[in-house]
Amino acid sequence: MMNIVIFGAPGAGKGTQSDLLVKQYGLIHVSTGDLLRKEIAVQTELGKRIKSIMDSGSLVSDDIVVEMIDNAIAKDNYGMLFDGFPRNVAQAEVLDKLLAKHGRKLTCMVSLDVPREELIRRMLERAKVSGRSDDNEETIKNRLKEYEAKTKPVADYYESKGLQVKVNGMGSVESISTAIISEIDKRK
Ligand code: B4P
Repeated sequence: MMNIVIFGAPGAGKGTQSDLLVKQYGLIHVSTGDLLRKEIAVQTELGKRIKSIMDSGSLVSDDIVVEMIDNAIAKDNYGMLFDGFPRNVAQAEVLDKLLAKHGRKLTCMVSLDVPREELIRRMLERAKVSGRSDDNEETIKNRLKEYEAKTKPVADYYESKGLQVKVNGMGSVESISTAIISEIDKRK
């Protein structure tokens, strides 16, 4: 059973590529961003707290996100694609423990490499249709700052375990998907 992490800066195309990978391998797509947006949509007290954090461009607390992931792993007995998680080293360590608890392990972490100017361009473009309140210039800058400070070290964590697979995130969606699939197939 494959368990894959898709990793990259905000706007790198994690969600876009996840849709294609889920079809290719029949994986369950676990996107912490989508799970958090669902919680906001039902307007619970927790959802309101999450919204104000996401609107500032900061990361939501580990407790909230980890509980969501634990529930997702427990629910399905299929391979999983983790999108937007882990977003810091503490979450990466927790993911190892949660996978082990459920008798699984990580196949690999796919890291999408996209230059900063292109990330900003994509997110501003997405803003025109997404209706996402965190797709505005000020929040985007803060999200990229959070990424540099907290999320980027996650790549070193997986590199040291020999699990990181680097893929160029520039080019057409299809060509990037082909490159990712060819890398994953080598590790199946
Ligand atoms: P996410 O929902 O994970 O969103 P993202 O990082 O902005 O985007 P993604 O990389 O998926 O890009 P997409 O495919 O849409 O996070 C949102 C927030 O949730 C975070 O800031 C944080 O507050 C919170 N959060 C989530 N997970 C958390 C965690 N684990 N811990 C704490 N907080 C957490 O692509 C972007 C755009 O580019 C799209 O419009 C797409 O069409 C376009 N695009 C994609 N590929 C392209 C290509 N090859 N060429 C041109 N355009 C492309």
